[in-house]
Amino acid sequence: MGNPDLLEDLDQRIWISSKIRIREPDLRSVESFVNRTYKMVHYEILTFTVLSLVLTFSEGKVFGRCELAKKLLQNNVPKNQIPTWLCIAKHESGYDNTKINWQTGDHGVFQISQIYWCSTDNQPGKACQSTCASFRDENLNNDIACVRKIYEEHQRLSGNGFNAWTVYSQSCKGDNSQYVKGCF
Ligand SMILES: [Ca+2]
Repeated sequence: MGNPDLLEDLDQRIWISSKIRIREPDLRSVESFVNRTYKMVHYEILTFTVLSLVLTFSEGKVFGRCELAKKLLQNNVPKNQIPTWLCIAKHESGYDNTKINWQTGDHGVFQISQIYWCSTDNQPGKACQSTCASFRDENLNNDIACVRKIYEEHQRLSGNGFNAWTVYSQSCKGDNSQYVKGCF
């Protein structure tokens, strides 16, 4: 008979060493698991980066003529004004929401000026309480709200709100009905 304490200690050592032996091969699978996870994370980061780039560059949209006409109508623009708005948008941007004129600081489909109407930083500001960047996205609701404000202001000042856009007197004073042909 040995010392029960010593026997217990020996038992414990055997138990611990058996655990270590069992775990040794596991280390390799842990390592391979870590490697696989590392590769997966890398793959996910790469996928995320590619998707972000695709989304960033796919924000650009050239509106269809009738698509734009319908957006104007949905935003309560008087129907008889819509042909002229389309003519202005066509000449200002070609209906492209990403259009920016770096020289004059005009933004979006309606080329809204940053001088009076929108802020160039991240805080919405100036007369339309908007960022200029928000006039270059695909949602035209705030663009249309702003052009209506510009129109009203110029209507008050000059008797014709469309005068705010130089292309109006150059190209859009006549019959613009062809712009909404087949739209409504
Ligand atoms: Ca917008």
